[in-house]
Amino acid sequence: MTQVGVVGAGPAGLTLALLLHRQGIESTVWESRSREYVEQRVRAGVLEPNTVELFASLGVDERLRREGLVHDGIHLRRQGRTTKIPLAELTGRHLTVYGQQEVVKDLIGACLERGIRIRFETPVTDPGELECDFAAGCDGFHGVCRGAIPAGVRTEHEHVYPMAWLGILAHAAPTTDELIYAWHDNGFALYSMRSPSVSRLYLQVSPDTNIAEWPDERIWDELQIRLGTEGWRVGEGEIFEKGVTPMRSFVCEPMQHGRLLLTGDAAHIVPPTGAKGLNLAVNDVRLLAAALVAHYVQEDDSLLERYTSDALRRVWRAQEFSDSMTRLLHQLGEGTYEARLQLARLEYLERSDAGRRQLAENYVGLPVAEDF
Ligand code: RFL
Ligand code: PHB
Repeated sequence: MTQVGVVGAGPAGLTLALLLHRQGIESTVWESRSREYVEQRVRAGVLEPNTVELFASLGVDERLRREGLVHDGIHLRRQGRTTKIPLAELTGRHLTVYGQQEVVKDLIGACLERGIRIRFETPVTDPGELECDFAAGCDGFHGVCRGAIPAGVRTEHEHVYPMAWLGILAHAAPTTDELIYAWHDNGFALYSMRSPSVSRLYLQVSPDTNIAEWPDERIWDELQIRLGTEGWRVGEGEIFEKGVTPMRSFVCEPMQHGRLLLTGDAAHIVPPTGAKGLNLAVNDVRLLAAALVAHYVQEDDSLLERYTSDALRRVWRAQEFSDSMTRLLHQLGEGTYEARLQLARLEYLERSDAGRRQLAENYVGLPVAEDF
């Protein structure tokens, strides 16, 4: 018997367990995969200041402060033109680039050190069978918890995009100081990084892509075509990780049913173009932990009752932003009219301070202090 049964040791489940532990609320985390597997799984990289501040308040930011790369802007590129969106100048806040698997390693280390039980290689088949007061469904998009909300109560909002991202990690020094989001006739490309010697790069590909059709040489050639400019090239090196991710937008409403509460990817998915997924997961658990603390410590259930509507405000803001970034930058297969609109939007961002400010505010994330 435990107070809160947490399903899934991803960023959401682990952060929730740490937030509850800080308030003396006991939890057990069940994870279907091994510790090695979850610590090696390559995914996100961009942390909003809200996320970094929450990790700091939990005392799990020591390595993040040391190894995380602080960024004060991003670049948009099209047809040889590059526009900087000066995030720090426009918002007073900056981003931290730090691999999700590093976040997961730090969180697992802190949980075990603080005596939080994590049962690896123990899949949950029915959250209703866990012996606990509340079950937190933090088991990602392919987990089992969402399905435990009866179909008649649940509404699923979904959009599937006609494309995917092929992502690589390479032992290659980044030849850019900031992330570059590139619009190109051949499709979108993104230049990101993990350290001064490791680059993270993505290419828009078709959703039925077989990775075997993309030998390393073809990947580099295509990255140079989509990202390169005159006299400047993407830094190449040994590719040590390759994967294809479909692009999807998804929201499940409500995010709770009785004693079951969903967080993160279990409840919603955004396409990665806005770099929001992990940050949204952390925002959900911030709200859920506060609601559970109010329940146990103040015997007040009002925050629990409001959990879905409180969480969905930031979820839908991020949905709109992620969708608009995706539609701005990818080849959508909708013909020349759509492509001309994209170029008009990009030109507006090149010329308008107000346009850049709107993008910056969304990319960095609205501060939590404004209760959003
Ligand atoms: P996770 O990380 O999927 O963790 C869920 C955990 O639950 C386990 N599990 C189960 N455990 C027990 N019983 C079961 N029945 C279970 N079923 C599943 C799984 O093994 C797993 O360990 O969900 P969580 O915690 O909600 O975290 C969400 C984030 O992982 C996700 O939103 C981000 O990775 C999305 N994302 C990005 N987010 C950002 O904020 N910034 C980015 O720059 C960014 N880039 C990305 C991304 C996701 C990507 N991919 C591969 C999907 C880039 C990519 C390419
Ligand atoms: C990453 O570094 O993995 C990354 C960066 C920006 C995104 C998505 C992923 O929008």
